[in-house]
Amino acid sequence: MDHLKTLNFPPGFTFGVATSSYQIEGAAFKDGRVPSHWDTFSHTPGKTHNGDTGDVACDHYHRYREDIELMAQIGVSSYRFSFAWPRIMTEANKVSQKGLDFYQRVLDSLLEHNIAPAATIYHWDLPQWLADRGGWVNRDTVGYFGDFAEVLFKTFGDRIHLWITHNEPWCSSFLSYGLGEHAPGHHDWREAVVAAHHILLSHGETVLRYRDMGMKGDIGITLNLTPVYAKTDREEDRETATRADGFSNRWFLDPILQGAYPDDMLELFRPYVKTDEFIRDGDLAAISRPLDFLGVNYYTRSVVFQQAHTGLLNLGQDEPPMHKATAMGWEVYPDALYSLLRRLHTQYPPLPLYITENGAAYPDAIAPDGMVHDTQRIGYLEQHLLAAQRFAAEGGLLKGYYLWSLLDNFEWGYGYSKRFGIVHVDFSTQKRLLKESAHWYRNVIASQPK
Ligand code: IFM
Repeated sequence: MDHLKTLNFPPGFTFGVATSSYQIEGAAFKDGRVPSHWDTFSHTPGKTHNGDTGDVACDHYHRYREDIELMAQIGVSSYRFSFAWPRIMTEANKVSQKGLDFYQRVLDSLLEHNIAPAATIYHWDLPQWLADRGGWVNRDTVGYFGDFAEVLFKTFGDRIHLWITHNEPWCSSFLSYGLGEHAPGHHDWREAVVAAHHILLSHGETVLRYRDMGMKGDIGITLNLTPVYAKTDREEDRETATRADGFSNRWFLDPILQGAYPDDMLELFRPYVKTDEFIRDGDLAAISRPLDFLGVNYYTRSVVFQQAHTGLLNLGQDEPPMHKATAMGWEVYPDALYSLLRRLHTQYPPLPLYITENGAAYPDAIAPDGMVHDTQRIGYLEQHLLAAQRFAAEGGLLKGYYLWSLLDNFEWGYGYSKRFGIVHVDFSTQKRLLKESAHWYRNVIASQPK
């Protein structure tokens, strides 16, 4: 295979796969798990495609051994998963032993297979008992999150050495409280900005607790970063691109890595909320506590132009041509991954990077020969790995790559209609089948220098 020759990462580079609790576990009512706001949201008519919910998902709660066997077959050296908060903290200060036991079993199995766990503390399944108190809009949630993280550090800290406080705060704040597409489904920019701040604050609080507890491992945060390109060179389009970049990227990067919110965005949000209503002394110092790494989730870029009277940003967005788009309608544009990594390397204080998610949805089906020939996904992955490799070869500090996702799973508002897995899941039988991309990934990993 020709392409394998060109994919050549430094020894010790992590090749992993990623998932998250609500998207795969199922067993939503098992062993004392309490509802999360995603259970509430997905059970509300009209919120997800086809009314799909995570009640059963991939039934990973019962099939985790089989799934870890599959990871071992593929040869990954690490598995990124998330802890379900409502499985572990069933009310304030109440820890569920059964919830902890499930993750101990998962860790036992991973370590037996020599797969290093990489844990995300929060991948969006906020307990409903916290949502009922205002969720991330309520500053008290910061402390509850810290308590939850501390339980995880105490229980699993000797076996997990890579911790991600939050996955994609943009989604858990702006997409959830502002654009209404994710739980809790609100349309309120004041709430969205305040929620984002509290999420970032809870990240800082958790880093502090990790350091204070003397944990031996690395801790960081994962951001979904979407490079923004102006459609034309006209000044108004360039300004629109700067605004969109502030909204999608700088609002999160700047406070975490530089200890300040960007002024242009504070200005943009001012009609909805004033800074002194939600930022207190010391908050930005807390949010910018030194990290061990930054996680980058990259899928696509966006191409924008000015369009008056269109929402918060006055922006129109170019649709990519069909042949360049994934099933999500996202443009396949690997060059932007390379430029994004370069930008992080040059514009922000140097920090080791991980690509914590990258992958693509395509309408996969099982062919008459019993295989899933997902050649488009292989093309996508190969091009993005090449972009990552280029960055690393030029001296960029890139430590690993986690492919999203191991399994076809519950794709939030899209339900089960979008397949991101390199393992096909038949949701009526729960049968797993390695797609051609999984075999390809196995070969890529096996061909790397040891
Ligand atoms: O499925 C999601 C994941 O939960 C977060 N990042 C993007 C993925 C694909 O949309």
